[in-house]
Amino acid sequence: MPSAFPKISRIEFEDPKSKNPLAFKHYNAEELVEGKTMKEHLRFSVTYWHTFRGQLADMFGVGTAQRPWEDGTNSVAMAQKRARVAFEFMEKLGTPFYAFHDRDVAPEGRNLRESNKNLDAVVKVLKAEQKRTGIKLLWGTACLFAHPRYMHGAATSCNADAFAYAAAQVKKALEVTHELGGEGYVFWGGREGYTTLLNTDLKREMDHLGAFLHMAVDYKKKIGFKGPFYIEPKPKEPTKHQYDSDAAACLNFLREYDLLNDFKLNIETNHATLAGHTMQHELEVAAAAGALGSIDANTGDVLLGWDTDQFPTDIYLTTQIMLSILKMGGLTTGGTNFDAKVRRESFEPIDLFYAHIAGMDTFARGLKIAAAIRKDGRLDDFVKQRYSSWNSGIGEKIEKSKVGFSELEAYSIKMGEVRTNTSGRQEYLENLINEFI
Ligand code: XLS
Ligand code: NI
Ligand code: NI
Repeated sequence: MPSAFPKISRIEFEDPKSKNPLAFKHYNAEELVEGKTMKEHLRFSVTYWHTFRGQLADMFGVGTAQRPWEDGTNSVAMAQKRARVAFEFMEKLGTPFYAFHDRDVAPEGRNLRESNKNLDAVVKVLKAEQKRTGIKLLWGTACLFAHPRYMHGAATSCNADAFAYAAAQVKKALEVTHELGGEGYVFWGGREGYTTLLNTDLKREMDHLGAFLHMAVDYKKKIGFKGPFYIEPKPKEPTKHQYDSDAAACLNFLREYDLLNDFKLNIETNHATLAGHTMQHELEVAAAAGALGSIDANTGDVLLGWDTDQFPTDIYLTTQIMLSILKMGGLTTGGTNFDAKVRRESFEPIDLFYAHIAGMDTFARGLKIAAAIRKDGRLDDFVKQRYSSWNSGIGEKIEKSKVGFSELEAYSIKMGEVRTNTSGRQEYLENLINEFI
């Protein structure tokens, strides 16, 4: 097969002073940070749907993307060719992982059997390409939101037949993910929510979602798939309200339906923004529950109220993300998956390289900066000191459950007034972070 990117060779690390736009200035795969290589820390993943299926259309205009390797058909042969193009791209970029939905990689057939057959035909190519390049599948997932059959949702549809079809689709997607040695599997419930409560039995829909996920866990065990399941929170879009709204809502849902042992979270920056949270908030909530599994690395635009899925190029953002990830001990099976698309105006194939290089370099900088902040220690020390009243005396007694309200009343009467409050020093800390950026 002729090269799809004939003018582009492997993207190499040069250095921050390099003027070569097709080189990394900060991402140096083998460089050690806190005892691990950047490659091991960041575990970059390319998303198949944006990078190889995105047409760069929006609600007001058709696609603008120039993709010379496309023949204009949605055939299996085209899907196989596209898979090879994807691997050429990832090989040149040096990303160790990719992620896909079943229907991104292979066309939907006239019925389930044919769809599965199409998928198998493309999986063969993916498997061979994985073997050839050493690039791995970070996670697989099923597209349960694009086809009209899922207009009311999939696991939460009012129509039991749609639930059944979704289950069959996830069954196959799990098998395929397992066959490709996928490190995990994602559930993003694009239409698992509602557009109006007037027609919605919320309790019944949530119960169905819980049952669906239990069936998935059972099936995962049956086929021996060992990778983690991830839920990807998002509050809305396309629905008015998605049940997996944010990290806290997901954790509560998983706890309520006794699924917490089998799921972690895949946190996406733009989804956090839509939920009215920062990415760091979502990461901290997930990590506090021991459930931070993976991240979808992108960014939104605060002036546009939807999931714009832009490439993350804000060093302040990636620094915050890497501070949280390093604090929890790093990613294990998860990765930094670029769930991001180039802008409609960035329509040339080379823009796919520029965008990923930008995202990778920005994360590499965030990693290096976060490690430097940790090494410096002033931020950590400040937080530790701030809570020092809990290390002894009454604080220690409260934490160890040795006192109750009556003892605390007696203590307070004796104390008179709370006198030891210290400054939060927000501005000092913000400036401290800036020292490293
Ligand atoms: C959409 C989601 C989706 C998931 C995978 O907003 O981010 O792309 O990551 O289904
Ligand atoms: Ni995502
Ligand atoms: Ni998204």
